[in-house]
Amino acid sequence: SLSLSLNPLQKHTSSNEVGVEGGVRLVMESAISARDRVGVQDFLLLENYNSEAAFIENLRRRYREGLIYTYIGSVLVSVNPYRELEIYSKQNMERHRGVNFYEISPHIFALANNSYRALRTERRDQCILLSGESGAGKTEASKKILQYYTHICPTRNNTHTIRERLLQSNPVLEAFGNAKTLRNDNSSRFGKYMDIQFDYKGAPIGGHILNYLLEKSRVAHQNHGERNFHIFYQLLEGGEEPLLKRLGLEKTNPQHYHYLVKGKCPRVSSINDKNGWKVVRNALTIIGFNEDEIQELMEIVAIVLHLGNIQFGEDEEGETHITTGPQLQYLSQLLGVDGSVLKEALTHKKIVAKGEEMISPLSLEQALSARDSLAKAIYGRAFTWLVQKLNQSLAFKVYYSSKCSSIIGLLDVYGFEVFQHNSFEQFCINYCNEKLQQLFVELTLKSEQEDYETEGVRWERVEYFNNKIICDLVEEKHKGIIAVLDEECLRRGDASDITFLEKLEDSLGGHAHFVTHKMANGKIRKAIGREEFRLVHYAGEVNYNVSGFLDKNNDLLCRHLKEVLCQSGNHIVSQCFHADELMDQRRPETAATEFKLSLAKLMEILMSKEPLYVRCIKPNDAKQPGGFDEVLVRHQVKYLGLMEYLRVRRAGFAYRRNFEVFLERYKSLCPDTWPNWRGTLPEGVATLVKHLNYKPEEYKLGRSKIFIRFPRTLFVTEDALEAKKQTIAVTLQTSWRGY
Ligand code: AOV
Ligand code: MG
Repeated sequence: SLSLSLNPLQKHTSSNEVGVEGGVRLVMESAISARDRVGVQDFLLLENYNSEAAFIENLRRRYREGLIYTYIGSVLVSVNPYRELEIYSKQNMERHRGVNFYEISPHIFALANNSYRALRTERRDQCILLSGESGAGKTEASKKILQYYTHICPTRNNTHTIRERLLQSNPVLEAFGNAKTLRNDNSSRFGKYMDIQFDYKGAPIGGHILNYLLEKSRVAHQNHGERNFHIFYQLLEGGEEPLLKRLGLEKTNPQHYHYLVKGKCPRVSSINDKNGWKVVRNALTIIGFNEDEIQELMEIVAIVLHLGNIQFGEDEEGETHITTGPQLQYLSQLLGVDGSVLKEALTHKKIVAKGEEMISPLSLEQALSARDSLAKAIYGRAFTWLVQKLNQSLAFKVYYSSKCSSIIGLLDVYGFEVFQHNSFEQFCINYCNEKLQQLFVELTLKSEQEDYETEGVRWERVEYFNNKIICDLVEEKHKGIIAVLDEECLRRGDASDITFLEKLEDSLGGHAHFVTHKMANGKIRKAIGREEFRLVHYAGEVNYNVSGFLDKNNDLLCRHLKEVLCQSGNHIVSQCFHADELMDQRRPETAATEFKLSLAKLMEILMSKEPLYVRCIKPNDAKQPGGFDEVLVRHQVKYLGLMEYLRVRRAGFAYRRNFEVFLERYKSLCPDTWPNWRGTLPEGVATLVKHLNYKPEEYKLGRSKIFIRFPRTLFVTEDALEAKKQTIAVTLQTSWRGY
């Protein structure tokens, strides 16, 4: 559980209650300037720790001074400044190197350093979990952490390349996986978990990225005020003349491409696409892409743009045909497939009936939808290909046994989001955030308190909201929303988005976190549309429009188009669409189920590591520097469970240790009793604690563990142990000199 395993070498790092105890921190105060001391740096020091108003006032006062970081024990709370702060320089990284957590003011570098120290001394894999809603600052924080590690960790001769590659993986992934939304100009539209691997000396030697469900619907459609993925604009704005010519992108104005104008906002003042292009181009080279691969990757970007410009018409007989010849020609060149084959695949479907293949024409509407599916499939799979390529480049080449290397994982997913219109993508994104919140609840609020109960330690329970009920609502077998959705996707006949909604009402009606128009019966405050269901999420209420749920969950690309892609002369396309897939008769998992399974795996990975938390807060909806919207902040403080966590930490014990471990470490401090002691473990601990002069309020003995309330108690004991070791060393040395 959180920060409760104390390594003696690390004695200041998780000292949650130093201030409560006083004394300990005084030594370190000089390193912290007066300005840095505005408010309290650690909410544990807040006098009125039960008051939400005091909590928010502390955040506000610090934010006004540009102090965006504050601790709750070892949890870092961060408030997005929406402006460049001069606190991320190399010198500042140096300042944090090897310094204890509490010696300097709260900082993302201090948290990164803390996790690195724990990795080095305890040899236990770590993970840093960034959470907070869309635009709260998760991605920025994760980049700062990576910069810190690549700058501060020791180098080996051959690790320079790895460092550069680790750093450069970010601009590449962001170009292809981030986009401007209404909430965030650089919003992550995929989930990312990145392992950074360190060797036994603490040098970064490799990395590995897991990507989660890219919001690929954005390729063909964007809501008003939003954009497609950055790479499209970057290529058009920054691409070199000959390259663009080869790709048939002679018109470099985004307005010429249907897939780029749906949101009616091709240019954004905060985004410099031209520069973005240079950065991405350079990053691809550093990562190790050769010119051919870069060319083929850009061909894919161009293929999507040309696809978007393909138009269809209907002739007198009602047959659909393509009306945009040049686009078709570019496409067939870039894909490396015959023009007539492509033309047929875009306007006809293949049906296999009684062992015979039949070709039937698509309606105009079907053709448009097939075209969009094709664009989404190509882009989506190319993104996964890109991640695989990055992983090959980040994989360490030298053989290290797993024992020698250790890992810090960084989790940066898409944050909770609510728009006017929410669809399948928001449903998945918000479900992902529920899972992350569940992990926090399980590992901090719940397990910590359960430990006191099972150990029989008297404890005043802190109540908290457990969002497991919402996770279950979404993912439970047979009756959860995903199960109902899959069932409708499998059912033939009259299954539709609307029947899906009806099924949901049948099976979930009455659930406290699920409401629809019918059930609301006009009593509900905010209107729910006839095609919507509302989920009461931990972070707020969201209405989801069911239109498109079945299609997006099925995520099918017609066989005819797949066949064409398998023959593509573009190597990335042909690697992404393999002929084996056509032979496979099994039905692939639906998108939601695949996502659910990948999240379950992710939770396992995270549970196997020591977690550290960064809770990001978005101070205003206008992306405005300095703006602190109290209502907005209060809402986030509430749903992130920060007050509850503060209460648990305040009322709790800083450390807990098994009797055996405790005795083993400190029994040498009581040489009169040991090594001849023959009693039971609890008796042994009781004797030792008495000998060490622990006062009753300082500790409690459970059934198998000792709980120590203040860090200082343990510091004193540790110092005694250290002093004893020193004496032995000195004695040995003098006796040696004596000879
Ligand atoms: P997110 O990752 O949490 O949202 P970002 O990390 O992309 O949010 O932050 C959004 C924007 O806020 C950035 O582009 C910066 O302009 C600004 N920002 C955030 N943190 C800082 C900081 N420490 N210093 C300066 N500016 C900052 V999403 O990916 O949308 O959930 O899906
Ligand atoms: Mg992000």
